[in-house]
Amino acid sequence: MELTEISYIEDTIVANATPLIPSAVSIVRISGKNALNIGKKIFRKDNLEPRKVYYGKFYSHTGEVIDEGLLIFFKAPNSFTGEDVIELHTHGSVPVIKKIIEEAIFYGARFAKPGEFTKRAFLNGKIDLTQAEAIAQLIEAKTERASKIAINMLEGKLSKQINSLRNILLELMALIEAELNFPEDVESVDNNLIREKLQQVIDSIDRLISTYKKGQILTNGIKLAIVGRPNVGKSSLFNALVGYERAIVSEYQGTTRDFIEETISIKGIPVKLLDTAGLRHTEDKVEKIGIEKAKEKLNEADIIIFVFDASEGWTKEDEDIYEEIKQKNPIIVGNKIDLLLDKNQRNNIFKNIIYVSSKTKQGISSLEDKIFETLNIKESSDEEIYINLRHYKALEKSKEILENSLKNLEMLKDQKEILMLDIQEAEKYLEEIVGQITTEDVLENIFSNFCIGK
Ligand SMILES: Nc1nc2c(ncn2[C@@H]2O[C@H](COP(=O)(O)OP(=O)(O)OP(=O)(O)O)[C@@H](O)[C@H]2O)c(=O)[nH]1
Ligand SMILES: [Mg+2]
Repeated sequence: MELTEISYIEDTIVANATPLIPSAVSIVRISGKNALNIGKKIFRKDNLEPRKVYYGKFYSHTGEVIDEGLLIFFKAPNSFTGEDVIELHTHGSVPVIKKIIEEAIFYGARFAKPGEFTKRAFLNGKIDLTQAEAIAQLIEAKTERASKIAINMLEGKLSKQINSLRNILLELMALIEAELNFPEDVESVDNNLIREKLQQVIDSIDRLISTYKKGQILTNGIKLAIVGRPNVGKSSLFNALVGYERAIVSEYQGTTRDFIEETISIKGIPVKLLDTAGLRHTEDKVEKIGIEKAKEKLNEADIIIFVFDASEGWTKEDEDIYEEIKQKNPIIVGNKIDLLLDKNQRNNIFKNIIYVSSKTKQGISSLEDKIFETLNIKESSDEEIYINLRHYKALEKSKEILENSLKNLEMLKDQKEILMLDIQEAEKYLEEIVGQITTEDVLENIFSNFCIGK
């Protein structure tokens, strides 16, 4: 591993691995050269064998008993960080955890920075960068699906793909290099072969890039704004989707003034629903502000549900609002179908209208299906991986260089050195993703987003 610019860390770190809240059991973790020594002192036991669970008392340096619990010693390199690690399993009492950490610090450890345990695991070659990121992603995951995706990354599925692309480029570089070094003995590399290989890598990069936006949707979710003229039943629909009477509903126009938001899960996707004030011309000062906010939310939203009152039909006011928002491809919902006795009364101005009754809940699950369909996300699979922004940027750069090389291939016929340099640079960007070459800045950025103790 080329990590010359990163100094190996000599000191020993300590932190609570579980949150500082009252609980049944908590874990304090110590990692580094001095970990075993500190463990022995706190536990008052001289002989600790690796991977054994010891039961005993934890002592302060002044000799008082802090708590009793378990100790496990993981000997380097067979630990999460690759260093000597001591785990102390205490009762989940906040003062006890704090005291044990203080004692470890007394014996020479330092309180860990966010993500420092994982950073050490990376620096010691236990995991690569995509796997380190996957740990943070797993901890942050809000849905089962998001956690499964993180596990796929943690298992190295992204690294595997990146490395196989790197190999194609490295093989290509080897061929060109041989030609450059031994022009007499080696046949020149066929341009068709180069073209084919470059295209293959570009296509794979494209596929990975396309996972970025969807990954963002899966992990961070989307914003969905419900808009329409007053009284069509936006708040009622909001409540139907949320599952309880969250927003005020009334027969008066202009009931909703401020927007209301609530996060729900649609097939595992976090959806932040926004109920907004009915859009109309009004002289009411407060309502006007609400309408302004509604317009703001409309622009922020990833998806818009445009509600009209199906029992009244498509009115001039509906048409006016629709004209304003149609470029955002809203899902059109005809509400209050329970008031329509005759199905034929349904308005067929648009092909894609979803008819619902927020009152009887009829059609609500079709609407949820429609929302999910709009996101264009497939059902979850075991191979599912989604890249993050850091990967995305590196892939974009790599792709740009390779596309350029591809374009200049004919021109560069006699200048294989340039081609060689380009491929080398493109490969470096791929290397960056798995973290074979990284600067301290990049690492800082990744690990500072972790919580303490990870
Ligand atoms: N029968 C029937 N009545 C509904 C339905 N949805 C809403 N309503 C009624 O329509 C009226 C307006 O509902 P709201 O949900 O407050 O409408 P809104 O679009 O949020 O209105 P504003 O906040 O004023 O813009 C209320 O009297 C609701 O009970 C429905 O599906 N069926
Ligand atoms: Mg309302």
